[in-house]
Amino acid sequence: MRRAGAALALLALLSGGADAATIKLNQLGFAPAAAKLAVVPAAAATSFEVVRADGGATVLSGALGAPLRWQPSAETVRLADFSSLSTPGSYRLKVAGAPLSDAFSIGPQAYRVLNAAALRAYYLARAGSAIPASLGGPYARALGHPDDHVLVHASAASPGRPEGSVIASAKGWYDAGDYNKYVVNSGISTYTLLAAYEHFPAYFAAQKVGLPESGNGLPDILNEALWNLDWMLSMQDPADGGVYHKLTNKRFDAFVMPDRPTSGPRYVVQKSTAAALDFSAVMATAARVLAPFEHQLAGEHAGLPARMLAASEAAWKWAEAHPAVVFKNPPDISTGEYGDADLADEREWAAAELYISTGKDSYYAAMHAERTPNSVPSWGQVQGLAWISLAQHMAQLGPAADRKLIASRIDSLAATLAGQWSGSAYKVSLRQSDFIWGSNAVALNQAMMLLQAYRLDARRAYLDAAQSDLDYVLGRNAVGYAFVTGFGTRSPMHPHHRPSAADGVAAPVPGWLVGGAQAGQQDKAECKAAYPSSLPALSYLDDQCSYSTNEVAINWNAPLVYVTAALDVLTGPAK
Ligand code: G3I
Ligand code: 9MR
Repeated sequence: MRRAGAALALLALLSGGADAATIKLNQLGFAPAAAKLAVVPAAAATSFEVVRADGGATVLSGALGAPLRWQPSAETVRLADFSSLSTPGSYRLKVAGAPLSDAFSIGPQAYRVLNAAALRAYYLARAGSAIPASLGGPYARALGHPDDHVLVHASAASPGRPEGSVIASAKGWYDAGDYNKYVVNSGISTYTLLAAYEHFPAYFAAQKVGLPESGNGLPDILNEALWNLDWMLSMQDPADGGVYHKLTNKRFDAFVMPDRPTSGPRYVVQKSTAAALDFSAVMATAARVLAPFEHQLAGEHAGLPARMLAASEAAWKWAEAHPAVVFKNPPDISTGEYGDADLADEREWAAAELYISTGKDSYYAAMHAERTPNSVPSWGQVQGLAWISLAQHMAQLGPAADRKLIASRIDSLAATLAGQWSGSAYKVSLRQSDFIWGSNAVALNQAMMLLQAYRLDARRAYLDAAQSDLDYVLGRNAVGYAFVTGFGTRSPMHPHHRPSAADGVAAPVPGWLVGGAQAGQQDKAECKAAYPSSLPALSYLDDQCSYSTNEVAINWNAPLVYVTAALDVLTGPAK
C-alpha cells in the first residue's frame, strides 16, 4: 500500500483528517432509539438542522448546546442533540458557517455489518492458515507461520524440554501489525469475544462471518475463538502446567506477507505468572461457554470443555507455586513485551472465572472480592473482567458470592464513567489521561463496563454514554476519523499492519480498529510525516510508520465486537 508521504500537517488534513471547523459525528449511524449527538465548532452558530442526505429537506431543527472547552484537543465546541429523530433514513447535519456534515443513517441493527467485519478481521489474521479467495476475496493469501517447528528458548528451558527442543504450537491469531503471538494479549482478546457470545447468544447465533468452519453447528464467533484457544492450549507445558509468555521470532518481521517471514526461527519464551493466570481465566471461561456444544465438538475438539477446565486448573496451580514471575524480554529478543509487574488483578480474574466454572468456593475465597476494586479492562489490568463475569452469572452463583458487592462494583465504576461523559465537551467518557497507546480501545472498554451496569439496572445514562464512546471511535473525535478500516467517510488507509502494507491491495484489510490518538509519538523518529499536533486527542497519524497511533491489535478489536453487538441488541426494539 502507498505511504501517505505528505510531510506537512496541512496536506495530512487535506488527504484525510477533518479540520477544526468540521462537524464531528458517528459516520455510520444510529439505531432509531439511540441517543444521537454531534460535535460542532463553537464559532459556527447557535442552532442546527438535520437534513435528508438526498435533496436536503429539513427534518429536524434544534438549538446547539452552550460552548464548552475540551482539554484533550484544546477546542471549544457545542453539542447538537438530535436524539428525537428516529425515522430510518440517510441524513446530514447542517450548521451555518460549517460545511455540511458527513452522511449518517438511522436504522435498526445499525452495527451488524461492522460487527461482522470486526470479527472477520480475526479470521484474516489467522496464523497457520491460508485464506482462500472464496473467503478472503482480495485479501486471499498463502499460509504463513505454520509454527509446527518452534524452538524452546533458553529462558523457557525445562528438564523435559531443554533449550532448542522442538515443539508444535500452531494456529492462533497474529497479535497486531506484527506476526507474533502473545498469551497475555490473547487472554483479554479471546475472553472478550467469549463474553460477547455469552452475553448476547442470539445475536451471534445469527451472525454469519464466512469462515471455513461456518455451518458446523457452532456460532462463527466461537469457531473464530477456537482457532486461538487451540493455540493457547499448546502454549502450556504439559509437564508442569506453566504457560510460555509468547511465541515470537527474535526481531519483528519486515513489512512482508506472512508466508515470506524475514526474521529467522520462532521460539516459545519464558513461562510467566501473568501468562499462566490469563490462560487459566480464559480456559475456565471457554470451558463453560463451549460446554453446550459438546456434541458439535468432534475430532481434535472432542471432550474439549473438560480438557480446558483441567488445563485452567493446572495453570492456576503453577501460578500459585510461582506467584511472582514477571516477564521481561531476554536480551536477545526485542519483540512485544506485554510486561506487567502487578499480578494481583490477573489472579483475581482467574479465581473468579474458576469459581464460576467449577462452583468451588475456594476460588471465590482466593479472589478476595471484598478488597478487589473494579477498573476499566486493558491487557495489563484485568480485574474488571472478573466483575463482568460475576455480574453475568449473578443468578447462578452459590451463597459464598456477595451479590450486592458485585452489583456495586460494576455500578460505581459505571457511575464514575458516566460522570466523566456528562461533564465532557465531546460527551465521551475518555479523560485527558485516557489518551494512551490504544486510546480507541480505552473508549470501547469504558463502554463495555458502562453496558454491564446498564444490563444490571437499565439506567439510560449508561446506555447513552456507551453509545457516545462508540460514536467517538466512529467519527465524533477531534480528528474526524472513523477509526475502523473500511468504514465511514474518512477512515485509516495506512495502518501499521504488515498484510495491509504488503498485499498490493490499495485498501487496507477491513474491519480493524486502529490504536488512536495519544501524545506519546513513540515512533516519531521513524516517521517522515509529521504529526499534526502534540495535543493528546489530535496526535494521530494515518501513516504506516505510526505504530503508536495507527497499528491494529486483537485486544482493540475485541471490545469493538462486544460493543457493536451490545448496542444492536440493547438499543433494538426487542430487549
Ligand atoms: O499505563 C500508563 C499510564 O498510566 C501512563 O499515564 C501513560 C503515559 O504514557 O503510559 C501508560 O502506559 C503505556 C501503556 O502502553 C498503556 O497500556 C505505555 O506508555 C506504552 O508504552 C504502552 O504501550 C504498549 C506498547 O505495546 C509498547 O510496549 C501498548 O499498551 C501495547 O498495546 C503495545 O502492544 C504491541 C505489542 O507490544 C507488539 N504487537 C503490537 C502491539 C500493539 O501496538
Ligand atoms: O511493528 C512493530 C509493532 O508491532 C510494535 O507495536 C512496535 C512497538 O513495539 O514496534 C514495531 O516495530 C518497530 C520497532 O519497534 C522499531 N523499528 C521499526 C519497527 C517497525 O517498522
